[in-house]
Amino acid sequence: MEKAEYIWQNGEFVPWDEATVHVLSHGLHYGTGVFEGIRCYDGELGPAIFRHDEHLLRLADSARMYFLDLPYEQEELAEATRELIRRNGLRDCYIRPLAFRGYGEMGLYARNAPIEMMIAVWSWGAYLGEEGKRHGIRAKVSSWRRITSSSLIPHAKASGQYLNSILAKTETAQAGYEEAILLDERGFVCEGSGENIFVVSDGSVATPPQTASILDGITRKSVITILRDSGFEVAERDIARSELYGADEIFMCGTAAEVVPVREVDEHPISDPGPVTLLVQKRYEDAIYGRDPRYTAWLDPVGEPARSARPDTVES
Ligand code: PPE
Repeated sequence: MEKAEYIWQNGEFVPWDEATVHVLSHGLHYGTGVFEGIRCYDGELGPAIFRHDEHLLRLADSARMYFLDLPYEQEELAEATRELIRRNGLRDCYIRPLAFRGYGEMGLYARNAPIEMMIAVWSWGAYLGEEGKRHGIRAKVSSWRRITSSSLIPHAKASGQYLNSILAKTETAQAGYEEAILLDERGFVCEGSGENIFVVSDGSVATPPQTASILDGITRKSVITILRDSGFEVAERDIARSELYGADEIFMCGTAAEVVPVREVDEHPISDPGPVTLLVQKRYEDAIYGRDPRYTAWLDPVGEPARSARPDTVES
């Protein structure tokens, strides 16, 4: 990954290499953390964070659902993030806030282990590759089903939950595909390992509903708004696996991935990036770069960087 200069850790701006934790941190052992993935784009308003409030609200919701009391208010975290981006001299970056149970107590009911928080920012390019973004990716339905609300909290973005995504991603990557599609416990289409999914058939657009164990993606919500504003009907409904094979277009979306066409599922060709996918890609890009006045309220301007960045690179 591409290093930046500072990381915000428990209220302080510390040099990147010094942002460390104790090996007995609770979250490291049990996955007791909640996080966000956010992006800042250098657009018409200067560097600006896309849907910052919504991401921080989801972070607070995820924390509440796992009984983690966040030690900072939303506005403190928002300002810490803007300041961190300015101090690192970045204009276009990925933002990763994380709150986790830290060091102090082991065992499963460790209410005395303190909640620690960090925010890191770094340059992160196309999550599923530039080529995939332009020409579409090959996806495979994973044999691993998405976590269900009877055993975990699909609506929360919690660290431990990602073992499920990692199993699916690893399986499909090892089989030579760019992304996994997970079904929910009932066998309906749920989402990608790190993206939500949309299916276009006969001019209508569908995406799985909340009851299909999805993470309620902020990009998903933005795309639904963009599609409806563009005159499309979007149904939030269950989608059968076989509907994927007959779809006119499929695309995935998420903060890291943005909007990515799917050109093949389980060896069934779908299409080259189709007209609806291309329209969503274009209008989403206009929104994130502040080029569409309908969506500038989604942007939180950061202000100009205090210095220019000199990124190092380390192996990830
Ligand atoms: N589903 C999952 C499981 C998921 O992880 C993400 C985001 C989404 C849907 C889309 O949510 P949103 O970003 O709010 O539109 N995945 C994040 C983490 C990726 C990672 O590898 O880490 C992201 O896109 O930032």
